[in-house]
Amino acid sequence: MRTDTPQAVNLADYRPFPFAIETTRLVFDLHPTRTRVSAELSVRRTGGKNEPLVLNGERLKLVSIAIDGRPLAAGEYGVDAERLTIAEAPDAFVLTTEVEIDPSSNKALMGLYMSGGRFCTQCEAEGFRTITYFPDRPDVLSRYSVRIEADGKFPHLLSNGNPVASGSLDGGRHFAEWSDPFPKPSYLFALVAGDLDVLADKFITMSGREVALRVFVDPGQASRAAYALDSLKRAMKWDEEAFGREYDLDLFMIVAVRDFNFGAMENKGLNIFNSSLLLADPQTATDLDYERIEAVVAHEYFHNWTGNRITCRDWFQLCLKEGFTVFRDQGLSADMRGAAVQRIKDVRALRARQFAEDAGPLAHPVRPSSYLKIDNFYTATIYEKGAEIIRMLKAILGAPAFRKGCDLYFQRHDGEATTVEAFIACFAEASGRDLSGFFGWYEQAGTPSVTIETAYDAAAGALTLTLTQSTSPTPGQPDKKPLPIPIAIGLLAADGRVLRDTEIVLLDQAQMTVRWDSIPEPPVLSALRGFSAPVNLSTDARPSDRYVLFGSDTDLFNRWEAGQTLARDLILTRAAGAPDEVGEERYADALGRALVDDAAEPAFKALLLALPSEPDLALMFEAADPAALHAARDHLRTRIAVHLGDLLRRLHGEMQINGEFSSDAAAAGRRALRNACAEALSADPHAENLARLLGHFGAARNMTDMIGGLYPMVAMGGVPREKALESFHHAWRTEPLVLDKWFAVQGRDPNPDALERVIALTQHPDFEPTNPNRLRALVSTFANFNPARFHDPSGAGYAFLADEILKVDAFNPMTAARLVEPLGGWRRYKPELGDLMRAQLERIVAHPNLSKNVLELASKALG
Ligand code: 0A1
Ligand code: ZN
Repeated sequence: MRTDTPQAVNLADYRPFPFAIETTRLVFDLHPTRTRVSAELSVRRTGGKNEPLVLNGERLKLVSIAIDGRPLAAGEYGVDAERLTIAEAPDAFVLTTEVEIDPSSNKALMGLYMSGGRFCTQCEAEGFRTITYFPDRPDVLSRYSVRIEADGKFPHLLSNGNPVASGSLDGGRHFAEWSDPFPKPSYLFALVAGDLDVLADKFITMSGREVALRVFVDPGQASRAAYALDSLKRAMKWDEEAFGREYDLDLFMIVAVRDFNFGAMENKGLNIFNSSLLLADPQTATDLDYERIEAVVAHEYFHNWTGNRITCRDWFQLCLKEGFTVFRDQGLSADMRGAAVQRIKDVRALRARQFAEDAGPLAHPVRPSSYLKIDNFYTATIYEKGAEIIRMLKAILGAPAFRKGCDLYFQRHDGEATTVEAFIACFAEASGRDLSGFFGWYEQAGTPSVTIETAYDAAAGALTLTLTQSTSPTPGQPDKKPLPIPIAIGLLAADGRVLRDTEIVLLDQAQMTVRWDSIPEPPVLSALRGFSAPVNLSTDARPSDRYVLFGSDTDLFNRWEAGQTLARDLILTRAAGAPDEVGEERYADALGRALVDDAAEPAFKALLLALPSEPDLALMFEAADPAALHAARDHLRTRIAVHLGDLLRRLHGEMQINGEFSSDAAAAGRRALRNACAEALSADPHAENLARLLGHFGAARNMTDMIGGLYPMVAMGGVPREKALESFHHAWRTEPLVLDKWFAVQGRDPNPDALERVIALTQHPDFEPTNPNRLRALVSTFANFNPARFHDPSGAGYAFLADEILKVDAFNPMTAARLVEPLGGWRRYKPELGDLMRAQLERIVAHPNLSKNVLELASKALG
């Protein structure tokens, strides 16, 4: 057990930094094990006379320090493991420091590190302090100029802003100089050096400026960057049209690296991407990869305004840039790929990740008020719930007032580090609305529960809706207040006709009633259309009402939702020991009708065909039994496969695309439906279906079809599993991104021996625990997406996860901490399992030398 108690950082303690750093000049003398960094900061006092200058700095070897060129004597400054302090600093001066660091030993992948023989950086949130001494906080904005010197083995030397000079040096070395005209916080600093291929293009902005675009990738991979480059141009155009935002530098660069803790990073003018979110071609990337590349390229580009030009005052304001930027990338995806399908996917992800977080011990507000390690707050709550809040703001204000508020925010706060309050104030001012109650969405954790009861008075032709809301206590927040919840509601007739179009009802009290007149016949309620608010809704709808919505709702989200709710209830009833065979048959019939509806797109039908996931089902329980849920869900899968066998086989055939691969949404939708049919048919593995599945896998010409075929093979177990895995590994053993998929598919293996096999795979020569992609492909996939095997009654699945967390924590605390969450749900499982999960959390917390990252999450998870 650690003896020191890490200090929490509190929002209430925010103080401005008492100095301005007007310019920052950095010189890097790059060497894999001994890099020298000299920093020249022009410092001006802005706070009180007696304030000391305190700079962050960790794992730095200080070589020299001087003020205005005069070396400091030992007594004039102090250095400890986390900071450098100059107690008596002048009012205006130049501080020069020189430090030595060792990038090659940096396996935490924060600060300056090596990936694939290249230098690269990751500074958000607090990595810059491992590069040089600096006020490493987002509200200290400085103008950077950077000189990089390195051996000729590192031909490309990149940093933020515009290139200003380059040339050769003695001894086979060379240099490049960069200057970034836009003041920025240290977390947006970036440097890359190495041998890279480049794909080049240009973009003409709305005011006619030419921007050079460059995507840098591993040698030989340039053609796989074409989709990312195309996505970038589409994102630049979209941001001009949807938000009036134009790019500001003359150059925009993206670099792909294989070792990266997260998805990608928005460094000014030099985005750095996890290669899994940048490289794509039909042979190696799935449609889901394409979809994510498009979204993440847009996300990082959009940060140039929401994050870089306007940044966060402190890390408690993280949602200011992240929630808004996710909202913006979701908007782009909806425009590129269809609003309804995109919304369903976004809500599925929100429920799976954020609702689970909100329902457990790690629940926190979108704007938290305290943390130990900010790295732990890059959560679904900050990102996805943060985006939902902006979406509600737009629904409440209407599109024109929302856009006015955005324009005001961009104009008023450009060049500043600001707060969520300042952001909301722009919308209040632009719309003339009082948004003080709305702020509760940022401060209150937990998913609100909303109920709607209907009473129809046939004689008066009136419908009365009684709406109530409540939110359960979350850690540190026992009492909850009502929030303003926009609920989009429409009415259908029993035969599916539209009775009343969508209207937003704003539920802003604990309870309210709404009366609608002129309703000529008993209506079917379609509420929370488009998932207009991140809440759990329950209504007094009967199954027959849900079938009306499933068959005819004009709101496609609610049509899908009705199907999911019907399926969920059938699975839960069976898991509870009271199967409804008639209901299951009726559901399969209705699903069959939906699948032959010519008006519906294949992508939408693929979503209809996917049953609610096991983790989502487990959320519905007080004491979930994953084995019973797995069996009940499988039962419904089989029922569908048997009942709709002919139709599924026909669709599987019809959706086949012969001819050239296209990554567009329509083609991806056909592949998604074909794969969904294959997955469904695998639940009824008779000879005809098996032959079809083998044919699917064997004839696959692109990675989407290949993975769509591989999973059913693996799920079958036995010889088909061994053969398919072996041939896949043989074909792709030299492609790291595809090998990740090979590990991930085995992480999801539903067979009883999956846990042993997953444990054995950690000894496979291709398993690289220092690479976050590979680690997550196996360990995180198993713990998050294979509940029936993770929750092995022996507790061996939990012990395996805890072992991995502890191993990884020794070198990469951030990635280790992100593995803790599956154990955090222990209260939601039946006590025999919950106790075993808890025991592993206790073992983790008791481990000596645990990182702050893992300590914070594991101890919060214990409650
Ligand atoms: N700002 C990035 C997320 C990010 C955060 C931390 C990282 O390093 C460990 C990397 C990326 C985004 O929202 O994309
Ligand atoms: Zn982001």
